[in-house]
Order: sequence, then C-alpha cells, then structure tokens
Amino acid sequence: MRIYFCGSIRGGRQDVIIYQKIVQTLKKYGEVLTEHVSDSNLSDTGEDAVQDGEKFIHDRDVEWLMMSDVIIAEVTQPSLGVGYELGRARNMNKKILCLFRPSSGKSLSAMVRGAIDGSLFQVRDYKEEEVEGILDEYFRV
Ligand code: 6IA
Repeated sequence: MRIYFCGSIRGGRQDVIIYQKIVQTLKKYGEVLTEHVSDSNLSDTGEDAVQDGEKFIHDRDVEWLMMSDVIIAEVTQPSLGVGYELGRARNMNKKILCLFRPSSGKSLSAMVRGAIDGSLFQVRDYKEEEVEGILDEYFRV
C-alpha cells in the first residue's frame, strides 16, 4: 500500500507534531511517500528553492500522487499546496481521507467539505487524541 500524506508547509507549520503522529500511524499500513511533510526541521521558509527546484518538487509530488493508493490529508491549517493536491487526486479518482480539527476554531473550505461523495472522498472531524483510532478504523475496512 502506498500512502500519500498531505500537510501544510508554506501554509504554516504549527501542526507539525500532529503530522508526525499521523505519519507514524500510517507507517503501520504502508509506505508513506511524503514523510518529509512531517519533518520538524522543514520550515515554511526553508532554503529558498529556485524555480527549477520548485518544478522538481511539483512534478515529483504529482507523480507520487499518481502512484499512491490512498491520500491522507490533514487540512486544519489551510494550505494552497494541500488544496491543489486534493484537487489533482480527486481528478485521478483516488481514495481520499481529509482530517480536520474543529477545535482549531477554523472553518474548513467548502471546496474540501463540499467534495464529500459518500465513498472515495471523505472528511472526518476529529480531536487530536482520536487520530490514531480514526486511521486504524479507516485502514481496517
Ligand atoms: O502550499 P504548501 O507549501 O503548504 O503545500 C504543502 C503540500 O505541498 C504538502 O502536502 C506537500 O506534499 C507539497 N509540498 C509543498 N512544498 C514541498 C516541498 N518543499 N517538498 C515536498 N513537498 C512539498 C518545499 C520546501 C520549501 C519550504 C523550502
């Protein structure tokens, strides 16, 4: 099983600890292609990637999306990159689970919540301490 994890990078890194918890759990179920998203050394500014570097990142990430069996996205911290990945993945008819924490006080984009289709595209509202159980349940069915 190949798993693509999406989380905010330039959108802001405040949830990186939760991304780590998610990636550790996902590793029980398959190969996580995008473990770097949960790397606490990766900052939202980082080494300023040159244009070619950014094209490389984009093209490699889209290729990984194509190769993946399932997409798990933590969508609480809004991120253009995560939104873009979800749109591309939806168009590829991938199985997608978005995880959102209402306790953040934020409101999830209608373009994500409104994409729920009762099968491939799912959104789960959760509390931080529930995340492992939700993933275990998702991968067991
Ligand atoms: O717009 P964002 O940066 O928040 O987008 C985050 C999403 O896009 C993640 O789910 C990643 O899969 C993807 N992504 C964005 N930037 C990168 C990246 N390097 N490397 C890999 N995937 C990325 C950016 C480095 C830079 C901060 C120095």
